[in-house]
Amino acid sequence: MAQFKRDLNIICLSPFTSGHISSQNKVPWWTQEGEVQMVQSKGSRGLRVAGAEATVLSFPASQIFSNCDYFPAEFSLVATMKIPRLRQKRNEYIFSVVEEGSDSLLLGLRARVTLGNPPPCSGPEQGQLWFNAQRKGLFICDGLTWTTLLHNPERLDYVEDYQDLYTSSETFDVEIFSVPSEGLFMAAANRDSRPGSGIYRWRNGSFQLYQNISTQEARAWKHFTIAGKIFLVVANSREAEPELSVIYRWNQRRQRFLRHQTLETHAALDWEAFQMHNHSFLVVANHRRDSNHNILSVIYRWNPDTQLFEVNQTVATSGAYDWEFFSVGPYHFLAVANTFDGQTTSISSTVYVWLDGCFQVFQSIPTVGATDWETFQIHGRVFLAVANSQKVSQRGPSLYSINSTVYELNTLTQTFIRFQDILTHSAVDWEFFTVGEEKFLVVANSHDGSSYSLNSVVYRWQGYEGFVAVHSLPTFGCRDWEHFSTDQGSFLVYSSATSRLSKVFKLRTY
Ligand SMILES: [Ca+2]
Ligand SMILES: [Ca+2]
Ligand SMILES: [Ca+2]
Repeated sequence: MAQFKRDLNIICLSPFTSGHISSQNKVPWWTQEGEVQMVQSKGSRGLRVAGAEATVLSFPASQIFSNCDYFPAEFSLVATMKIPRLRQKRNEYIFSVVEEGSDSLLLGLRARVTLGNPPPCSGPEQGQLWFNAQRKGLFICDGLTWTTLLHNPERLDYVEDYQDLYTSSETFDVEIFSVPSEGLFMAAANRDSRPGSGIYRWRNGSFQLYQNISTQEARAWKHFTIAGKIFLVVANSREAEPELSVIYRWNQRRQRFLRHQTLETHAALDWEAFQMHNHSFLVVANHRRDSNHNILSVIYRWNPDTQLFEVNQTVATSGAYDWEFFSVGPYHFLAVANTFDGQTTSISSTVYVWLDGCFQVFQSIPTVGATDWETFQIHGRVFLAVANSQKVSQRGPSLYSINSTVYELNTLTQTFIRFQDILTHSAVDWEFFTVGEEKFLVVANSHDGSSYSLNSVVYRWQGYEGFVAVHSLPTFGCRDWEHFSTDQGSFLVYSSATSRLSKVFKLRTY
């Protein structure tokens, strides 16, 4: 536009013209007294253009670009249009620049309006705008598809029963992952060794059994990739000699997971996989050896020469139940959930930070039978939520209805500080997920001292108020929650440690 002189007319806020601009329907707003009123609506002030006739607000460019001789190459005008009724299937100019005098169009911003149905978008439509009046979204055609410029983000409406997944035995953990070119998979950690644990594949909108892998009281699966190769590691918890957990690798030719490496573990309950400084690591949560809970958990590092994991560091843990890896800027952290030291569940769980080539204690946090750490970030704030499962009492029965706690990293004091306590019932898992721009936590409530039939609760982030309960989901022996998305939408799945029924829920949005 830079070559144009300033003697142009800018026409904006012209929602009632239909592509044709003429001198008759231009209303210079500063001259049309009575036609334009200053109005206030719900706290915002604006100009109301009166009259049912096609109306245009127009003014010479020289009035706003008063300090430049030429029409600027880049400029922005901020305007809010409020139209009481929007006619469907219109093709409207909402902004145009015309040559003063001749009225010939130099620049026009025009949007098609439909109630949901996308207009054609191919070569000829490239650069055209489309306003979807139903979803209140503004799209631009890139020559192939409509891409979003502005849209009303999806919001969670309700959670709906979607699939009953009957597993071969009780399921302690599910792990969702995708195999490129093959699609979405779910590994279930099942109690029985025959037929073992189920690997499911998402086909035609539901999970279907794909492969059985013999496991020994499997408690957790973790998937990871190294140099494009896909791996699964299982935590086998059965105390038989030798106690081995197994790493499997996806074989593209046989379309199956095949055994890759075995590692000695002790009542293993969890594996975490992570990458740091171009190295791949695994860490196992060794829960117990015989009756001793105060044992070593082990961090392994991948050796690219041997294509095997090797011991890198050992860490003293007390009834370790879960590991969680996370990074904050250049710093890498590992958090362990310590459940029990042989005496009590009121012990410390530890956050480690990677310094000088090994993990060192960053902070010890008091927990009560900790079973899970979940980390997440909201608007740059770093949170860590612990699931507290039970308070063992010297006298009387254990307490299951206790607080679980969300901590926030205070970057000034460099410590995690209690942010919010949430009452849970033998919590064994937290899962963080987002829908559109909304952020949620769902807890696995497993037991209240008498029943395994409990509501697990979805909490929504409410900013200043923290997390607020918004949905209750009936669960039975809930052990693990996972969130996943497919072409069909977004879902939650939970596994049951007390029944053979796991369930998939669909997240309905509006
Ligand atoms: Ca899981
Ligand atoms: Ca974990
Ligand atoms: Ca979790």
